[in-house]
Amino acid sequence: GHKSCVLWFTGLSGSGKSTLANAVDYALFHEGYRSFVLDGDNIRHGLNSDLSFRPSDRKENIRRIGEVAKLFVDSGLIVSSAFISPFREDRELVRQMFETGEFVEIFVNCPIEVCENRDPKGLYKKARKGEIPEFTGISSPYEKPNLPEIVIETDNTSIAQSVQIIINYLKDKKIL
Ligand code: GGZ
Repeated sequence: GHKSCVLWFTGLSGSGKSTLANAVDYALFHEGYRSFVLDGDNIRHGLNSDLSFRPSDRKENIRRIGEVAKLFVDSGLIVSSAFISPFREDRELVRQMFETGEFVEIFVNCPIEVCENRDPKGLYKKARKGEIPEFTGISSPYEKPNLPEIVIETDNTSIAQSVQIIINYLKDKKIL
């Protein structure tokens, strides 16, 4: 058995949140743990398809994701949540929904220049041209975590190394 928890990945678009969340999920599955990924693909397109990217909607997006994560954690899973979650206050509200130690904030720290260079979906290019209003890091703020449990510098850490850092943390905290 293992303890359940939420791995709350936060960072800019293109920082590597979804990639890492999925890689950790895969590693956990291989070690026999039960886990689940919440990301834009299954939340922004479904449950939260009524929400935009204005600050009040981002707040509601994160609140609902927190509630869903809580349900999964209460069902015994390790949840990997991958959303920008740009506002510190909104992340702290989610943290408060969980028991001490159940909320593991992972700051996926990557310079915006690197994210902008990666630009896998061409969104930064569009945002620079003014075609996407309120784009995080360009025309909408990103508030870095003050005291995240884990920081991953994705511009100089491989996916395998990043996964190892997270798994080691979970073992160290006796979650695994
Ligand atoms: C930021 C946006 C925006 C704006 C669309 N700002 O790289 P992606 O495409 O796949 O990830 C981004 C995703 C962000 O959704 P989140 O639910 O994670 O955001 S938040 O936590 O702030 O609610 C990006 C795309 O949606 N996207 N418009 N204006 N990212």
